[in-house]
Amino acid sequence: VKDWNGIDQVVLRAPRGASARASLHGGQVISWRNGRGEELLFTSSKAIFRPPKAIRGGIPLCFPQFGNCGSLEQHGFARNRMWVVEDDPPRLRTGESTGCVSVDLLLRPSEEDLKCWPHCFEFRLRVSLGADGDLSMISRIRNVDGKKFTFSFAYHTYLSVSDISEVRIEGLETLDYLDNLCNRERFTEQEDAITFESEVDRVYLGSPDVVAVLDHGKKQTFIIKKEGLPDTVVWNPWEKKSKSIVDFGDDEYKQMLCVDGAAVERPITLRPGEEWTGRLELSAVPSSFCIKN
Ligand code: TA6
Repeated sequence: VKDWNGIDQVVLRAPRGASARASLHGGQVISWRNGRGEELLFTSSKAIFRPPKAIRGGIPLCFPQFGNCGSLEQHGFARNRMWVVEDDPPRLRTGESTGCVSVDLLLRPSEEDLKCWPHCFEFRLRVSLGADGDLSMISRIRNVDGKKFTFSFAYHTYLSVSDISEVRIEGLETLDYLDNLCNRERFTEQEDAITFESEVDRVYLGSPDVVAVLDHGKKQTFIIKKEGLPDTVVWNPWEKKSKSIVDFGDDEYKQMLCVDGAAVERPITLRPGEEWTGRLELSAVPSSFCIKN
């Protein structure tokens, strides 16, 4: 389908008539709805739709650099580029066996990109929606250059939540984390679950392949499964920081939480011909629990 700027937007609809769906704008998932048509990802009401610039929300891809710990623009250039829908004409792959519908996209560096990051790569992204509404993303990054290169990566995932004060993350307890609010100093998580009372901007290191985000208000839990992504970024800007971000609505920090499958602490090095794979699977399941006070 063509979107607001005549840009190809791909809409995945769950097979066999279920009403789950996911929408992509280039390589960015910008919407993921469950079987009841409820939106599960956050998108700012002040999002700036100026393709190919990434919009504030959904799941922008941070590559070849996470954050601003390098010479490139914040989070690298991949999220601000036009991706090619590999199936031409675009056709959606319905895997009968797995009951999922998927689309493949491809990004190669432009001449501009090569000026600031002189490494030839092929980044193939497959986004799939399962019959059960689960969303999965597989990134395959291949070094097609003559020399090795190193990159960091994150699926910058903006989850929609009822109210940040009703949300708890389980699975990151006892881990070390780098705290972006304290010059990336290293700390150890002391709590038995992460709850939110102020700005949080951390990279949890060596996190498990499954992290749960429990939303008491929605009686729902996000299950985040990941492979090849040893770190988990947790970010909520809170009120003051979100007011300083032009494409963030004033009180919207209450309705969002970034929990990103990432490879940050130990960037990935690929020799010529080598390929890295990073997998993310998101599901949203009903759950009833109380927030431990
Ligand atoms: O989530 C970690 C982080 O690096 C935060 O420090 C904050 O900058 C956030 O990403 C958003 O970055 P963006 O470039 O999307 O505004």
